[in-house]
Amino acid sequence: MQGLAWSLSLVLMAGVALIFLRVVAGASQPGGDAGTIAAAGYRWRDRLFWVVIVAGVAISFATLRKWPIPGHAAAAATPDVIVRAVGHQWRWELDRDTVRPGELVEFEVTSADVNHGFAIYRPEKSRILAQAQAMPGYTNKLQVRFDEPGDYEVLCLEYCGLAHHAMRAVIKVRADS
Ligand SMILES: [Cu+2]
Repeated sequence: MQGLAWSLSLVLMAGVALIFLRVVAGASQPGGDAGTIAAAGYRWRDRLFWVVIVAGVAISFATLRKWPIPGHAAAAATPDVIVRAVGHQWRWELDRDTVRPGELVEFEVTSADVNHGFAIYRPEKSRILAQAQAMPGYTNKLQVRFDEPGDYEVLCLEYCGLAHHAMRAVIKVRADS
């Protein structure tokens, strides 16, 4: 099977090389009218290329959101609450699951076995609010300020075995906690 794939690849590569050589050989011949028409076509194609590039960059720039991860200065801030989050196959262990809105929560994220992805989702529309890698032998600090009260779901973002999908916890953000 491997041998067949290899031979087929060689034949196809030779085909591409032949087409390439024909195009290169043809390009050096004078084109006449056809050449002029083709050149005009290429000019439009070039303009369209730049329009697409500029529009793409502008649209991306206008629609990209800021990373939900605080910058270095913010990350150095002293947290109001520290929550230790340990990933296990297949559950999350949090030493507390209730915080207040507005306070700076620092998650100390690690794992007891394999790599997991610690991801906190906003209550609405299941959008990710923050995430950090949960790695055995390391502790990653993740600072999050929950502005709105609600139930924030924690899921695993890295496939870690059979019941990966069952790794679910809830962080309750309550004004009266
Ligand atoms: Cu996991």
